[in-house]
Amino acid sequence: TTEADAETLRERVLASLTTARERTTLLTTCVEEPDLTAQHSPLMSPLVWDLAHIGNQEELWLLRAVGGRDAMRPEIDSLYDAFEHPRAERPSLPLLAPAEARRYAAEVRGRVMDLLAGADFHGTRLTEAGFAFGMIAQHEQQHDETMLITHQLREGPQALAAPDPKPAPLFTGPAEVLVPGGPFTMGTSAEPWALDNERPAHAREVAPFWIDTTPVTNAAYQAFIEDGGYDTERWWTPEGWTHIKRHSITAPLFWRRDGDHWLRRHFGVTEAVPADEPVLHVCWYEADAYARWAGRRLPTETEWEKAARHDPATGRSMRYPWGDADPDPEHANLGQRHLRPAPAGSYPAGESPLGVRQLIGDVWEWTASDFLPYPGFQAFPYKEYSEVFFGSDHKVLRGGSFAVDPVACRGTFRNWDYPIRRQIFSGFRTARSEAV
Ligand code: AVJ
Ligand code: FE
Repeated sequence: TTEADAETLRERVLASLTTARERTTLLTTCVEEPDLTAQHSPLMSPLVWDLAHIGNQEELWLLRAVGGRDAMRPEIDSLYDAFEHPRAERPSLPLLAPAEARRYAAEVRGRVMDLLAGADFHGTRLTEAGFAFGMIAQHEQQHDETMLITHQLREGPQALAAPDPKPAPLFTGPAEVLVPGGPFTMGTSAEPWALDNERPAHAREVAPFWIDTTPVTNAAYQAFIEDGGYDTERWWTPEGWTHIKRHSITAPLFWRRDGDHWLRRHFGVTEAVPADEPVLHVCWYEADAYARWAGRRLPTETEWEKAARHDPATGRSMRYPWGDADPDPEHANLGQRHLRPAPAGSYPAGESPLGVRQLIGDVWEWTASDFLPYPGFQAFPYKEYSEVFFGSDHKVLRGGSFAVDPVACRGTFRNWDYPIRRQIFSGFRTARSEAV
C-alpha cells in the first residue's frame, strides 16, 4: 500500500542521512582543530568549510525549499555558496569555527528529522519519492569524498585507518571482452534519486568494442613509465604534453621513486606502490597517454555505460553491472569501508553479464568524453549542480571510487572534472574498436 511505501521511503531517507552524518563526523573529528581550519591544498576547502556547507545546503533544500521555513542564519549563506567564493579564497573568510559549524549542522539535522517525520513524499517534483532528501544525502556523501581527498593531501601522521579489502583469488579471466554493437538505453527516467545530468533515458547506437575486464593496474602503469612514457611526446595530446612538461609530472600524484621501485604516500603512510591495485591519482592526460601507448584508447562515456548496464540476454539496461539490486559489500568496494581500491579482478559477484569487473567502486574511471547534457536534459533543481559545467572543459568519470557511498553511485551516475586533476580518486580502463 502507499502508506507502507511511504514508511519504507522514510526509513531509507533516514538511513541515508544518518550514514552520511556518521561519515562526516568521523572525517571532521579524527584530526585536531588546526587541521580542520587549515587549507591543506589550494585545490581544497578547509574541512570546516565542507562541514558547514553540508549543513547550509541541507537547510536551503530541506528546511527552506521543502519545509518552507525561514533562514536560520541568513548572514552565513554567502560564505558557504560554492560559486561566490572559489576554494582558494575560503580560508580567509570569516567561517564558523569548528564547534559552531558542528552545532549548526546538528541543529539543521534535528529540524530535518522533524520535517521528515511528517513529510509527504508526493506533491512537487522536489518532494516526489523523497528526491530532495535523497539529493541532500548524496550531496553530503559527495563532500565526504571531497573531505577524504583533503585528508589524503594533508601532510602529517595517519589520522584515518580501515581494514584492507579481502584478498581476492588471482584473476585468470580474459584481459578484455567484446561488447556487442547495437542500441542500448543510456541514462534513466526511472531511478528516483538520479540527478538531473543522468536524465532522461534515451537510446544510443554503439559500434562493437572491446573493453578491459579490470581497471589498469599500478604494475601495468609502471611499465608505461619504465618504457619512457612521460618522455615520449607522441603518446600525449598537445595539451597533455605541455601540461606534464610545465609541471614536471613524471608519475602519478603521491608517487616517489626509491631506487628501482616506487613508493607512495597514502593517507599519511608511505608504502610500496601495490602492483596489483588499480592505478590511482592520474589525470585524464595520463590516462589518455597510457591508452595510446598500449595501442588502445579510453572508452567513451556511452561505451562505459553500455559495458556497465547492458544485459545482452534481455537487451535491457540494468541499474548496476550485476543487476538491479542495491550494492552490497560483495558487489563493490564503496563507502570508505576500505581506504584503497581492491586488487584488479576482485568482486566476482559484481561483474557484468559479459564478465567486466569493478566497474562500480574502487576507482573513478576517466572516459574519453566531455561532460555534456543528454538530449532532453532539464536542469533540476538548480542550474549550478550540472548545467554550468557542461562543455569541453570537463571530462566525465564513471563508476565511483572506494570513497563514494552507494547512495551517490550507480550505473548512470556521472562525475566530471578538469583533465589536469589527479588529487581525486581517479584511475581508468582502456578500450578499442572492434576491427571490421
Ligand atoms: C559532482 C563531484 C563534481 O564536488 O564539485 C558537491 C559535487 N556539487 N556540491 C563537486 C557537488 C555540489 C561535484 N562533483
Ligand atoms: Fe556542495
